Amino acid sequence: MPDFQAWTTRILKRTETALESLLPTATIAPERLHAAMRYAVLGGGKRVRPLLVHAAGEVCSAPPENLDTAACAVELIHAYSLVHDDMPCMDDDVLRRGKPTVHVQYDEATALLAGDALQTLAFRALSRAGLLADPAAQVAMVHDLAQAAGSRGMAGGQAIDLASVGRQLDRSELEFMHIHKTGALIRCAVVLGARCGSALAAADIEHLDRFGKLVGLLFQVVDDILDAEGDTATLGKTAGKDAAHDKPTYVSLLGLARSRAYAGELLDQALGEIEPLPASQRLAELARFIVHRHF
Ligand code: GRG
Repeated sequence: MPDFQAWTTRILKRTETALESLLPTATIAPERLHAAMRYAVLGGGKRVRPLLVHAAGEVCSAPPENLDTAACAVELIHAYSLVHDDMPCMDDDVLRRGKPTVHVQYDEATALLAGDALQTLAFRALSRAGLLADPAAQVAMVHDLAQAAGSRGMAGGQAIDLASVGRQLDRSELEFMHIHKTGALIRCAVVLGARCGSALAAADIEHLDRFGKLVGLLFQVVDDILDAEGDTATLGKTAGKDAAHDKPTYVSLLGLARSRAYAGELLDQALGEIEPLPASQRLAELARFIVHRHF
C-alpha cells in the first residue's frame, strides 16, 4: 500500500485530469462562461471531497473510473458553492484559493451563471448512462447528492448562516448550521464513494455515514480554528473574516483550547466508526490529515 503522500498525489492528479475533461473548453461558446467555470474549478483547492470519495471507495473495492466521476460531481458542487458564497450578496470576498474570486476576475452575472452551470454539470456527470452496473444504485447516488446540496443540506445551511450574522447562536444551533452547510457535502462524498463498488452491508454503510457526518463537523471546527489562527497568505482566502463579520464560530463560542479538544474528540469518534471496516486505513489517514492541515 503506497504511503499517504504518494496516494494523495496520485488521486489529486487523476481528479484534475477528470475535471479537466468534464469541463467544456474555453474555446466553445459561450467562451466567457466556460472560462469562468474552468477558472473556478481547476488548479486549486485541497480536493478533500474527491480524496474522501476515493478513500471510501477502497472499502468496497470500487473501480477508480467510477470514483473519478463521483469525485468530480462532489467537487463541482463544492466549487459552485464557493463561487456563489464569495459573491457580494453573500460573503462578499475577493480572494479564493489564492486568486481573485470569480465575480472579481469576471463579473457578477458570469459568476452566478458559472455556479449554476457547475451545479448542473455535476448532476449530468453523475447521471451518465452506465456509470454503475446497477441503475438503482446510481439513482441513489444522484438522490444523495441532490439531498446534500439542497435546502435540507448545503444550501439550507448557507441560509441559516446568512440569517445568523450578528446573532448569538448556542452550540446546538451552530452545530445544526455546520452539519448542513459544510458537513452535508463531506458526508455525501463518503457515501458516494461507498456506493461505487461492491454492495456493502447496511450496517457498514451506516458506519461510513456516521464517519462522514463526524468528519464533516470536524472539518468545520478545524476551519474555524484556522480562520482564527491562520494568515491570509497561507489560507489562500481572507483570514479572520468570521470574527470581523461578527459570525458565530466554534472559536467564538468555545475558545481556542476547547475547540481543539472538541476536534480531538470528533476525530476519535470518527476513527471508532470505521475501525470495524476492512480497507478503511485511507479514510483514517484522511481524517487525521483534516485535523492536522494548515490551510
Ligand atoms: C452558496 C449554496 C451555497 C453554499 C455555500 C460551503 C459553503 C456553502 C460556503 C463556503 C464558506 C466557507 C468558507 C465555509 C467554511 C468551510 C469550507 C467549506 C471551506 C472551503 O472548503 P475547502 O477548505 O476549500 O475544502 P478548498 O479551496 O480547499 O476546496
